[in-house]
Amino acid sequence: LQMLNDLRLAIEHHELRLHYQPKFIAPYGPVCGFEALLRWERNGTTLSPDVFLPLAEKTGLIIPIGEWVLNEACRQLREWHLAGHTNWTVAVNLSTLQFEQANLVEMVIDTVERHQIPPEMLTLEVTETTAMRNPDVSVEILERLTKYGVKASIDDFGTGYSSLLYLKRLPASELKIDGAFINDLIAGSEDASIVSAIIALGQTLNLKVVAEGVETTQQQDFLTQLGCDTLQGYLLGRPMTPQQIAQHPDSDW
Ligand code: G
Ligand code: G
Ligand code: MN
Ligand code: NA
Repeated sequence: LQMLNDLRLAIEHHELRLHYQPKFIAPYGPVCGFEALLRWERNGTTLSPDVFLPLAEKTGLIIPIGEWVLNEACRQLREWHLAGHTNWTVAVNLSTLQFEQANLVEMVIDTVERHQIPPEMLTLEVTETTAMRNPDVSVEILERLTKYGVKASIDDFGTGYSSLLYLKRLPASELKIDGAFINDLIAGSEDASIVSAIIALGQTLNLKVVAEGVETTQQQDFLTQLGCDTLQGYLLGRPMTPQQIAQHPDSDW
């Protein structure tokens, strides 16, 4: 498979990039941080992770790629902090294989120490499905990470099968409502009831609730009314390069 051969070389050929999508404190900002989203610049085309991450996950290449992502995101965060954006955070997505790799906790701590960033400014996003595969193990891994100070976010929430008993025990600080529930969100819809239930659940468990995939001002207003803490989506900001972020006209966003 040509793609696999190319992917093996993508790191040393410097073809991987991180784009960053801003997250905003509801309702109208400011920016509180960014989610790092991986891109592969392959022969002049930019590939999205949906195209190559399944292969990376199947072959184990996600392990070195994931280490590159974490290192690069922490390096970038350090740069932003030195530039004066000391309240910005960065969130990194972890795949199932990465989350279950034996030395994840040590690797994360090493990376944070190497870049001298405050651990609480790094969030690790783990999908609900990944977190619930082996809940006892997930609780233990997240306990070690959060004891060190790193934050955890339960991503794509609502698409997996959460045990509420384990959700209660998971030392996460954030729930991200899956974008699928936000797409057709209008007052009175079934999705509105679901979203409102997720927000109530998050509040009960003392978790910040993030809505992703916010594309309209109606969604923004409605999510704010429902008590959502943080908003992310094309309406407010697309994934962008660090250069685009540095050139953003609104200095404190
Ligand atoms: O931007 P978007 O098309 O970039 O991302 C598609 C999917 O890939 C999302 O589910 C997102 O969580 C995932 N993703 C993006 N970047 C990374 C990454 O660095 N690591 C992992 N494991 N998943 C990522
Ligand atoms: O699974 P995860 O939440 O990590 O992935 C985020 C994915 O959602 C990325 O592919 C990102 O590019 C995409 N995304 C971010 N904002 C929006 C949005 O407003 N609408 C849609 N359709 N996708 C979005
Ligand atoms: Mn995510
Ligand atoms: Na998500």
